[in-house]
Order: sequence, then structure tokens, then C-alpha cells
Amino acid sequence: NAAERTYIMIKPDGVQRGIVGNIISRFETKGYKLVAMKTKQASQELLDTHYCDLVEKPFFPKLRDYMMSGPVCCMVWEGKEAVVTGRKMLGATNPLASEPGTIRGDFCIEVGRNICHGSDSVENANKEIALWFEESELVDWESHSKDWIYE
Ligand code: YYY
Ligand code: MG
Repeated sequence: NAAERTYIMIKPDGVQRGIVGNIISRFETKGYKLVAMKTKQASQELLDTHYCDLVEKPFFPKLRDYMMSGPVCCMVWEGKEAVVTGRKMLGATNPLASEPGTIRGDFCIEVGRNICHGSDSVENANKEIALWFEESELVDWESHSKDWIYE
């Protein structure tokens, strides 16, 4: 399904460290299509919803503070198996376990400063996209490269 969408978010450390361009470039050159993008200051309520499965975890208060410590860069990328492939491109949650060549493997060391978020299922991707973006911010467009990326 070439219309599968995933929610990719560059966390405040990635924005502060100037890694936004590199991450966008990886998704672009892979062949995925940028459907939406913006910077945003996340609120506590937004993060409680986004990380609803983790709110009871001991690390959650620190995670929330970290995620609110500066702007995040919110993106929607579209293409075949964008969710699973996006997760592979990010690398393992713990950057010390992330393979070199992945975003986390190349740019960070600690789980609490792991630079990026990516949806873990199509269902969660759709929820996250609806949480972080207005419908009107998602742009439906046709890439001139599509016949060179898909056979
Ligand atoms: O989806 P992913 O970001 O790879 O991991 P999750 O298990 O969903 O956890 C979300 C987020 O929480 C993770 O990226 C860092 C943080 N975190 C943490 O600070 N300490 C942990 N032991 C586990 C996760
Ligand atoms: Mg997750």
C-alpha cells in the first residue's frame, strides 16, 4: 500500500542539535513522500495522549519534561510499508542497541535523548497523525518521482 502513512517526530534534542535536515533527507532519499511538516511546542496534555500507554511508567515524568524542553518537528511520511520501514530507519529505542546506519545508531547515546519518534503500527500512526495534525494540514499531492520509485 503506497499510501501508508507514518508519524515521525524529531524530539527537542534533534531540533537543538541541528539534525532535522539530516533526518528529512533520509526519508526523502529513501523515496517516501512528505505529506505534512511543522514545528510545535508540545503541551503536557498532548504528550499524555501521545504516550498514553506509558503514563504509568517510572520514566514518564522525565520523558514528558524532555519532550516539552523545546520545539519538536512533526512530520507525516507516506509510502509502501512506511510504518515498519520508518521504525527500521530510526533504529532500536535504546541508541546503544541501535545499528550504525540508523538515525539513533548514528546520532545519539541515551534512551532519554534518542532524537526521534516513529509510529509502531498503522493503527497508532493514524491516531498520532490525527492527534498532531489538523486534517487540512495533510497535503495530498503526486510526486513526479513515483514511477521511478515504484514499479
Ligand atoms: O517507540 P520507541 O520510541 O522506540 O519506544 P517506546 O517504548 O514507545 O518509548 C517511548 C520513549 O520513551 C522512548 O523513545 C524513550 C523513552 N523511554 C525512556 O526514556 N526510558 C525507557 N526505559 C523506555 C523508553
Ligand atoms: Mg513507541
